[in-house]
Amino acid sequence: MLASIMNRPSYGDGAPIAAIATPLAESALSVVRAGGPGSVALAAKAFSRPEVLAAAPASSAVHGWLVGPGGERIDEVVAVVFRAPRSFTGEDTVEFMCHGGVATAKAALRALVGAGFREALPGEFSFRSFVNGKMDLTRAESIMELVGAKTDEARTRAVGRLAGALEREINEAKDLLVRALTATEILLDYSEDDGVGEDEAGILPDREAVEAAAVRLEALAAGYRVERLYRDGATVAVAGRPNAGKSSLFNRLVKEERSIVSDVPGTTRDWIEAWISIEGIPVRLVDTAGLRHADDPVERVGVERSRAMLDGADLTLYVVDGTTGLHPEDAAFLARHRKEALLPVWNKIDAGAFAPAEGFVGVSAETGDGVGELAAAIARSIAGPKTEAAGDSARGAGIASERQKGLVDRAIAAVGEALRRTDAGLALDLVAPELREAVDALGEITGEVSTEDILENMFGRFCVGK
Ligand SMILES: Nc1nc2c(ncn2[C@@H]2O[C@H](COP(=O)(O)OP(=O)(O)OP(=O)(O)O)[C@@H](O)[C@H]2O)c(=O)[nH]1
Ligand SMILES: [Mg+2]
Repeated sequence: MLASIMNRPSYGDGAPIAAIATPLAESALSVVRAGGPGSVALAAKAFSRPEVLAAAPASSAVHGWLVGPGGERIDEVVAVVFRAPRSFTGEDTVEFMCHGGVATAKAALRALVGAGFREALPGEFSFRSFVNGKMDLTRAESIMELVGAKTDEARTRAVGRLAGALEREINEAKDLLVRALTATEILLDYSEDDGVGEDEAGILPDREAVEAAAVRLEALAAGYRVERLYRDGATVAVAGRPNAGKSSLFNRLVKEERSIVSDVPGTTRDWIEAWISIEGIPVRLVDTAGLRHADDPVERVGVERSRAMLDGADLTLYVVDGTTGLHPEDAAFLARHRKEALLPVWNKIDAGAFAPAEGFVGVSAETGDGVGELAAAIARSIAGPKTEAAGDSARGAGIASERQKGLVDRAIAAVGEALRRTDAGLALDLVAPELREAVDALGEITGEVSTEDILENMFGRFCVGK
């Protein structure tokens, strides 16, 4: 292969590898990981008590110093030793608990490279864990999800997948299809032997199993939008005319005086954003400049930027000043904006001049009245109503990556085609390949069926050291 000719490290080369597993920043501890066949003996070369480390039993800790090639002390550490197959990767591994800090972690890694480890590629430890049968691909993907989880709800869903809930769901759907495929192939063999011919056309053995699998796969595909929402979050913009109380509402939702509030219309010029959690959904909340025709050139740029922001937002909270009531410009905006991405808010209900108009959520950014209801309305708008299927995915049995979604769609298309061909009275030897295609697509989700480039592409997006 070209990769090995050029001597470029590759995921499959099985070399001893090392990486810094914690962020390069000031911290109490840094973890530097070293793994691969023979890695305990190799790591001992960079350790002050080489014999003790080399002989350390499985799952034990050894205290000592990491040392450079001339024996110079680099850091006082605790080395945790794992022996194959009882480690994350299934290979021998040593994890060095170093003192935190950028220079220390880098020096520790240099010492290990000096002893013969090569620097790990992104996700290479997880890759080995998969290759060594420690986990399937849905679990591997959940690890990066966990690393990136922005809210507790997102974390809970990822943990469910890490515990194998999605793997089980996929395997159950696949088993249903395998059952039907096996019955179909037996029938095909039988008809070849006995020359039964086309008698079985239009009758799919175990059709109920195929239909049950289709229902489960459809539910997985339908739940993906919500899974993606918990993973990536949604952009919610606060918009309205100057002085409506947008920045006050923004601060109320962020629970911090982040945006400047004043009674001067046109206070907010450039948009300001903050991440918040609304019922566990990560929300990027954006405060924008009051929408009006502005003569001031700086304010005008702010208004233009706000409008562009609103076009891209998943939801716009359009704030109307309840002390002055609905202005013709408010009505014009509400009539024009995408309905499904609009949540009208009637602010300053504490001042009580006008009652909220029909279809508005009444709030007071000043006192906090109605803000709980507003949060619930935001969650409903972006996630849709809570359903029973949503309960399944909340347990971590939902699909959570583009890769998984693409493969579920492929399986759905193949199952649909198998049923259509059966209904059209086509012979079973034209139906079986479609079932096979669906089974393969599902096998690819868990990694039962995989190719090297798919794997490198996937694990290449992981953190180094993971
Ligand atoms: N009584 C009352 N006053 C409010 C409320 N919310 C905001 N205000 C007041 O309304 C004025 C404008 O508030 P801001 O939050 O700066 O309004 P804005 O929509 O961000 O204004 P621009 O940034 O200029 O577009 C301030 O004097 C706030 O104190 C509310 O719920 N009740
Ligand atoms: Mg403002």
